[in-house]
Amino acid sequence: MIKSKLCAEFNIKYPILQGGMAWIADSSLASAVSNAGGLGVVAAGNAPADVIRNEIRKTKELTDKPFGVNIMLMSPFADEIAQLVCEEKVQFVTTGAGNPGKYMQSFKDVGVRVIPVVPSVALAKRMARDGADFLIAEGMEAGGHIGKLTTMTLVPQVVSAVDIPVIAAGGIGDGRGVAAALALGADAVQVGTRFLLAKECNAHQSYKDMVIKAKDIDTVITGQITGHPVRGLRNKFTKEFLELEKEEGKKDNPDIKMIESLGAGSLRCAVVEGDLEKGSFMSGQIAGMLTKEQSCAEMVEEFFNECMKEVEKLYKRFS
Ligand code: TUI
Repeated sequence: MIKSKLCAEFNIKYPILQGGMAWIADSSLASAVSNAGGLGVVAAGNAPADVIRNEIRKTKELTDKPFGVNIMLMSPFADEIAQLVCEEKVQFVTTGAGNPGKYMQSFKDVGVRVIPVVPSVALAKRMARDGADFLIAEGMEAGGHIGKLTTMTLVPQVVSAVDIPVIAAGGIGDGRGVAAALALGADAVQVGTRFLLAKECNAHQSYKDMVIKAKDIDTVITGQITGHPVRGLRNKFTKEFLELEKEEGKKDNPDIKMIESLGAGSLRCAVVEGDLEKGSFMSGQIAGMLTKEQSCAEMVEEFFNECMKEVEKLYKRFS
């Protein structure tokens, strides 16, 4: 048994939160992670409220354990998703790709716990001051939309800067990663890419195979020029994206809107169609270490058994 504020707050067995992966994190994955003793998350991504209401209701049928909803703040539907989570009284929200400040009070009013992703100390301090319950300090090893700092540098700086518990994310794929995160002062971990390989994850088999085949250096960052960089597995889509980005970057007036539009629909194309050429296979750098599909229960137990063994090994080196 591991002591954690996240476990105490939500009455769960393991201090592990599932990443809010747009298009990927549905009721099947979220309920499986929650049933395994962690905290599952339904990702709203760019979907409208009626789609997510359906996923929330399905998740409630599949688990009696707590689960949350991830709000992608750049979504045109962010306002209605924020309202929806209040109506449905989900236990918590995680937020990404922006500042959830304007929703904070409405979440607090109905008892929805707020767990924003922060890519910097400045936003961490602001969110803590505005009433966040936990923070997710996510390093740029993560997949999808990323900040500038690594997990190794961001987590301890955020932990030192705020009085609320911090969940480490980005690059955590096994028990050694969990042990390292705890050593950096994290209360819990968030895991994305490894849960993509869960048997209960409905992502296209080609997506899972891409992650399994990936080596350590197989992710690239596209969209730096737009201010919304995204990490994903290298393929035809990222190659063409990077070439165009380079060409536009040479111009005095780069067409940022055009570059941004390149990503539209590409994540769905990867997750639903499994289109190896046109799809955007968002993934963290830890993909290089991942070799197989497993159930969420197997993954979660393995994470903490391995972590305990690592900590014991480490402890022995000092005695
Ligand atoms: O949000 C994520 N990961 C995501 S969102 C996503 S969908 C998407 N698709 C195409 C382009 C962009 C997004 C795929 N993956 N992770 C959490 C995260 N949040 N990473 C970085 C941030 C972040 C960045 C800036 C959080 C706050 C922030 O604040 C800026 C501000 O407003 O102060």
